[in-house]
Amino acid sequence: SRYINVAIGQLGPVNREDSRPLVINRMMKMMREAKALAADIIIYPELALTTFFPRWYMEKEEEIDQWFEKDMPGKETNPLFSLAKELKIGFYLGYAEKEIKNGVAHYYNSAVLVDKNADIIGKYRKVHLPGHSEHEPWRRFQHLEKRYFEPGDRFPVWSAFNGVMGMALCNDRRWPETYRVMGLQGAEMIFIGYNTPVHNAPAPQHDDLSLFHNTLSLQAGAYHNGCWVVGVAKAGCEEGIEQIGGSCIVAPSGEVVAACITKGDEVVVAHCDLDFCQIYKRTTFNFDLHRQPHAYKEITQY
Ligand code: ING
Repeated sequence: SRYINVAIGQLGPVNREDSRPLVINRMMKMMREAKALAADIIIYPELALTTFFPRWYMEKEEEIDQWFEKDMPGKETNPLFSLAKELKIGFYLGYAEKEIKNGVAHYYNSAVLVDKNADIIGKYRKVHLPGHSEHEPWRRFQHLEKRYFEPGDRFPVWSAFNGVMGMALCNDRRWPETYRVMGLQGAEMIFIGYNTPVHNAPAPQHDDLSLFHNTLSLQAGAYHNGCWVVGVAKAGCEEGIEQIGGSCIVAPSGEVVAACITKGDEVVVAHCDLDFCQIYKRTTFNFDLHRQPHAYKEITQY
């Protein structure tokens, strides 16, 4: 057995006016709680440090820029990294990343995986950006991820926490390719933070299924790739917009082994055996034995 104690670090609403230090303090309180429950790692949501700002149409550069982290860790996130080092606990953190490359600013919806020494093991940039890029006033609220972020172009995995770990973000969890690309690299546990409004403007008839589609996506990804999947929400009514909770930890069997029961800040821990992946990866989902890539060419064609 290779056990890893995983803590869900579900966040309730973060309001537009909430400062980074205010949110970081909530996260530090949860980190202490997770450590008290013997967690090896705590998983925070997508864009955890701020309100889900893509819900608004913004044009001014400085109005958009305020939502992004220029450094990771930076002045305001350092206390979280220091506490992690002190407590010897790792974490996954979703945040808005600004990178200056050759004098040009680039903006990503990112996540970092941090080990028990508070060293950054890896960074992931969201590949599947949902929503739209121009103002669409017909919507109750905007979903402008295609406006504010550039997409990532890969799904890396990393050897860490005595296993093979992967990362994804929110809408990525709805696409089977996300899990399969990491599954083909041997992923044994995939962390996915999300901000998901109950109301989906293009298809309001799906609103009542928003929690079902969340769990279905996480369970399918886990089972189809014989790996653990951890989904963590920023939940609750944020700036008047209801976002789903549904944070949970799914085993390679597809079974939900732990779940939050509130839509606020909530820590839930599961004792996960990474070796449990093997009974699926060696049998039903033995990729080398059973997959037929020559028959799948449509998947990678544009
Ligand atoms: N949010 C939503 C998500 O994929 C969405 C967007 C909701 C798309 C419902 C389709 C249906 O969970 C983010 N941030 O990706």
